[in-house]
Amino acid sequence: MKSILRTLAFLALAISLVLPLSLHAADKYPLSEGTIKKIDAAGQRIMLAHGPIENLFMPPMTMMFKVKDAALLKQVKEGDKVLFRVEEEKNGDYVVVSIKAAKK
Ligand SMILES: [Cu+2]
Repeated sequence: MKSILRTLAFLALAISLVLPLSLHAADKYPLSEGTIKKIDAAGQRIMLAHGPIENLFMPPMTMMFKVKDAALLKQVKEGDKVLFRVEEEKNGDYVVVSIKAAKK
């Protein structure tokens, strides 16, 4: 029984070591597509109807994201179709780190 627990502990450790590495590999994934539903400049948040976010293995949905830098929100407006990059912070929050209007 003890050896099973030890094996599980080892697996948990191995997974916790591998996950951050896979996050750093985000750049190999394409930018995600979305449409801006709402910009909350004061709260530094943005609501996006987004397509698949491959680097986060997230299916299409509409949701709120934190934005890493308030200046990013000045480059876009509600209704814009955008290309963006989201990363997961250590605390589990999803944060938009880059965003730009998609070519029409
Ligand atoms: Cu989502």
